[in-house]
Parts: sequence; C-alpha cells; structure tokens
Amino acid sequence: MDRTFVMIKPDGVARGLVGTIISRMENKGLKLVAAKLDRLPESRVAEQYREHLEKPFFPGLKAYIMSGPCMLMVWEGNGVVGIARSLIGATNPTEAAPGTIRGDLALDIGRNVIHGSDSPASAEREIGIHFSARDLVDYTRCDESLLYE
Ligand code: DAT
Ligand code: MG
Repeated sequence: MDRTFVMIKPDGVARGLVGTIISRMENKGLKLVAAKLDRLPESRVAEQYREHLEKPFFPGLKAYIMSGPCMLMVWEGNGVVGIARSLIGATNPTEAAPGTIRGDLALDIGRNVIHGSDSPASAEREIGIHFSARDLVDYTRCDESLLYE
C-alpha cells in the first residue's frame, strides 16, 4: 500500500484545525498509520525542506515551522500521495480551490496550514526524517472491500 507524509503546520495546530483536517482525510477513506505532535528542530526543518534551503522565503518558512508544534502523520492508501495533495490544494491558498484544505482553511502562502509529500520518493524520504519503522502501526481498520473494489 502507498504511503505519504502529511504535516499540519504550527498555525493549523494552534488554530485547532487538527481534528477537522484528520476528519477530511479519514472521511476520504485514507488510513492513518502514524501520528505525533512534535516540535521540529532546525536540522529536521532543513532536511524536510532541503530543496528550498537557498530560496529567499526559507528563513521565514523555517521560523514559521519552528514557531510551535506540528502534527506529523503518515497516511496509507492506493495512490495516497496524489490524493493527499488533491485534498490539500494549491500551495498558495489564494489559488487553492474551494473544497480543499488550503482553499477552505487558509489565506496566505506563508500560513498554508499543511504539508504533503509531492511524490512517492519524497514521501519515503520525508517519512524517514520524522519516523522510525516501528512508529508505523500495522492494524486492520475495517473490511477494506468497503473502500476498494
Ligand atoms: P508545497 O507545500 O505545496 O509542496 P513547495 O514545496 O513549493 O509547496 O513549498 C514549500 C512551502 O514553502 C510552501 O508550503 C509554503 C512555502 N513557500 C513556497 N513558495 C513560497 C513563496 N513564494 N513565498 C513564501 N513561501 C513560500
Ligand atoms: Mg513541497
């Protein structure tokens, strides 16, 4: 089964949006396999956003991500990387479609509430930054034929 890394950023946690965001992903049918509330040290912010280290917005992004605890999660499902990105919406909430998390719950690219991995390779890399193999819980949620033909 495919996996992706999703992180509710400190604004989302502080605004009390953890429950509504998890509900959206559960309602879709995705399966939560790991979760922890965690403050990211600078080293993990740099690893997480390594492709953005030299960008002008990186210092602000780092301060934002380190401003409070994040809700770190691993979600499972067929095609979950793309499905999670669709649920999350465009990077800039001013362009994110209504119905998406960023479209419904955020206003500004610098406070866009949530991160989701952009490819299966990124997902594997990002899960490895924040979780160890034993953090990923193997369990039966429901009869999977209710969700997949
Ligand atoms: P995404 O989070 O949709 O994968 P990204 O990987 O391009 O987007 O950028 C990572 C985060 O960095 C993004 O969620 C918000 C911030 N960011 C990106 N581009 C930005 C910009 N032009 N100005 C300010 N923040 C930006
Ligand atoms: Mg990205």
